[in-house]
Amino acid sequence: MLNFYREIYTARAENKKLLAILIDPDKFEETRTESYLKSIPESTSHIFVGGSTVENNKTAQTVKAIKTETNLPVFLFPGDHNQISEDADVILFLSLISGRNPEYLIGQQVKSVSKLKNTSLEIIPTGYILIDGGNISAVQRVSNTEPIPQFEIDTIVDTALAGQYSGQKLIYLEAGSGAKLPVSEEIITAVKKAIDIPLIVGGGIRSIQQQKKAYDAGADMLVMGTHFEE
Ligand code: 1GP
Repeated sequence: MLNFYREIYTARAENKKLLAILIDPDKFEETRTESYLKSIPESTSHIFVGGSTVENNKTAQTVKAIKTETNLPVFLFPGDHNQISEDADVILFLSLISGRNPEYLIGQQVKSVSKLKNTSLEIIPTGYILIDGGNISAVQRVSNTEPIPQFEIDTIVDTALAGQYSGQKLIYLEAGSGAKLPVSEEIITAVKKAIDIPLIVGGGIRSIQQQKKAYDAGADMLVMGTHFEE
């Protein structure tokens, strides 16, 4: 099993909760890397880097700056195939399985192969499920796909399981960056019960109480971004 994946898988087995802080390169000033890293929680286990629309090279510059200031593992969470940097540790190889746009199911993935063929990045296949967070998310806009409504719990569970059966190693339930409503506890619990792979949840989580609810519902890893940009 791959190293960084094994760590997440083991944490899940041991019920050790993980916290990823998401950095959007478009909103990040490299000169402030040190103070930014001091401002994030001590419990942070991972740094994610990515965004829906990022200028060329900005991801690589951001990853480099972060890598010089921390030993935390840096995961690429790319919105498109241009956001690949060899300085990171891992790439979440995302398929937007809630959507029906072939470009985000396989198109971007094929376009990334020339960069990934000889990569030293660990590649983790990740089933990415967009759920309605009460506002129009950047993922929805850019991917031109519909989120799954929060009340369609069976569809969400079936989508997660279809992801697992297709060989995804992680399932990521995403309400969208800046979501008004995070993914509900009911959804998290239902998906957690159904799948045998680690579960990531993100979008609209701002407080310790929301974090605790999502962990207690069954999330193995939470992703928080906007809260630490503010
Ligand atoms: C977005 O899930 C992440 O992709 C984080 O969302 O910015 O709302 O914390 P927030």
